[in-house]
Amino acid sequence: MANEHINWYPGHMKKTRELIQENLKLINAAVEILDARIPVSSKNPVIDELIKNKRRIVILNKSDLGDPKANEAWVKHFKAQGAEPVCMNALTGEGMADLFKVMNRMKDEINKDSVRKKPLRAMIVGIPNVGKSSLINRLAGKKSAKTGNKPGVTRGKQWINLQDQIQLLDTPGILWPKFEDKEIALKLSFVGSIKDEVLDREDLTIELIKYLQERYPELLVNRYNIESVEGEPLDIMERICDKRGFIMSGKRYDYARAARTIMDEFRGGKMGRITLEMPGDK
Ligand SMILES: Nc1nc2c(ncn2[C@@H]2O[C@H](COP(=O)(O)OP(=O)(O)OP(=O)(O)O)[C@@H](O)[C@H]2O)c(=O)[nH]1
Ligand SMILES: [Mg+2]
Repeated sequence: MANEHINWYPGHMKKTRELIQENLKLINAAVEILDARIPVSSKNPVIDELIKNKRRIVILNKSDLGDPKANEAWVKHFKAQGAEPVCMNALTGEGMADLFKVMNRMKDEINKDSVRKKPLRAMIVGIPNVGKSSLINRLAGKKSAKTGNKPGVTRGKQWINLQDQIQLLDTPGILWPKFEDKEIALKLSFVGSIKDEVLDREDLTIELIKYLQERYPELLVNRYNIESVEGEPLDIMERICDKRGFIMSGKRYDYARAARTIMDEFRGGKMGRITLEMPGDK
């Protein structure tokens, strides 16, 4: 990998951490959004620590992009840990009824002994690009929060009022100050939670191909019409260049174009539904 020591923490993430901290006194619940394709790697220990004293709902978002079998396994896994996981697709609203059920139950719990009913005030937290703003928009039934297919779209905080005394606070995504684990940094880059500029895109694509060779070889074969996934990841990339005509003058392979295409197609779910980590992985 081009950048062996990834040590980077954009200034606005430090600010967001402070923003979450300052707003803790205003909320009585936290909704932690994870990426269903990497439920462990998308769990931010910094966020975990910040919201540790709050009631928590865990959402496995983008479950439409995750392997259905893996989604099921993850729900079981989180339930066994005592959490209330909800699989969602924030774009279509799939899973929304379940989420409202959990939120309403939580609201009742909060108001169990009080005469004056308090609203559920939940802070939406998660790493960049997991769909926090999309979820809020979907729940609100209108475009209240700005979204975009890159990390760092939401900048400030924003309260949104839903029906039935539920209020949500959108927050910008935050990552860790430092990635101890290269695998985690890679997976966060695969799903677009770390900016593409941080790791070299061609290196990243090679690493993604490695994963797919191991876990979803048939999806690679089908998507790119290649004979097999035997060989080095670079060989696979070249086979894909051949198939797609990503060849430059002098018959040189256009790796940059192949990398862009493969990453886009993975992120857009074009290869199929793929989960990059399973419960019980090392
Ligand atoms: N397929 C799919 N795409 C989703 C889903 N939720 C969000 N997206 C897409 O993911 C991208 C990021 O969504 P945002 O809602 O902006 O994410 P965010 O967590 O608010 O991101 P930041 O504000 O940058 O931290 C957008 O392109 C959304 O359209 C989902 O459930 N399924
Ligand atoms: Mg956002």
